[in-house]
Amino acid sequence: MSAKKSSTPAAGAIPSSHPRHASLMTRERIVAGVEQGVTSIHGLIAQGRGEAFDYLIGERTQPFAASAIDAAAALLLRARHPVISVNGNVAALASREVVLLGTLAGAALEVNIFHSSPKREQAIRAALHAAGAERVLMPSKKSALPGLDHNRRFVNPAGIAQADVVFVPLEDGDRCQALRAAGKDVITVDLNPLSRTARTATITIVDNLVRCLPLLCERVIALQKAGPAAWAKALSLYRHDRVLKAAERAVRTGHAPAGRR
Ligand code: PTJ
Repeated sequence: MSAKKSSTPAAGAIPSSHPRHASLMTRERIVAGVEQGVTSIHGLIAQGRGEAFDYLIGERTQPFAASAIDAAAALLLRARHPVISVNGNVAALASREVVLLGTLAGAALEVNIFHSSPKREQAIRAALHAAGAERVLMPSKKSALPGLDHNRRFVNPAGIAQADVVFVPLEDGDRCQALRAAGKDVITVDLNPLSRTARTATITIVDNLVRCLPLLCERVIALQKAGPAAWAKALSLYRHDRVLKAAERAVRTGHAPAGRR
């Protein structure tokens, strides 16, 4: 961690009465992530882009996200070898939640970043351990996904390389395509329903990562209890094209139905 004085205002600097309190607090987490060497400076831009889309969907979890959350929980539970891929933004925003999801769904955690930095990979690993992870897989130069030229091609031979289902929040389109081409199912979280990742994934949750992860954990617990017939039902009810169309309509018109905060 840098010895520099933090520019992140204390949480109290943003009063809870502020109408956009939750969004501003999320922004502070990304800023802190950059200061701690977990998040890339580019992560600030990605966050800003996400905020713009979130504003348009009312900063609430909409029905189109709820059906995707259900299907995602089912796919994770049905998987033989699920893996959660963690980048610098995800580690800053939701380390505790991805560790919990990994435990609930029996999924491995693997560090995988776009902007190459061995130091940041180690910082993300440390953040996940601090959040309670027992084991964190690291990318290896010995195992690469075919069809990619950038840093995200390097994967762990016992992790993403073997996975049948990969949960990749805030992903870039290239790797999503490469994972699909390798025969893997991909679950993503992306506030932009028009992105290549959103379109290419098997299941896309168009929602803010910080809102949908606790809901996804809740659904994993409920569907675990309900059993395989309920997983099959949740998956059969998911319509990828319809979910993306409904999300795009909300974004373009700015008329999102009142969702869940
Ligand atoms: O740590 P690294 O090097 O792997 O870099 C991570 C980022 C996120 C910087 C990198 O993958 C990147 O540049 O991503 P993109 O291409 O900007 O895509 C990020 C997508 O996530 C965009 O479509 C955003 O709208 C969306 N997004 C940003 N913040 C959130 C989000 N979606 C859900 N929840 C968010 N909080």
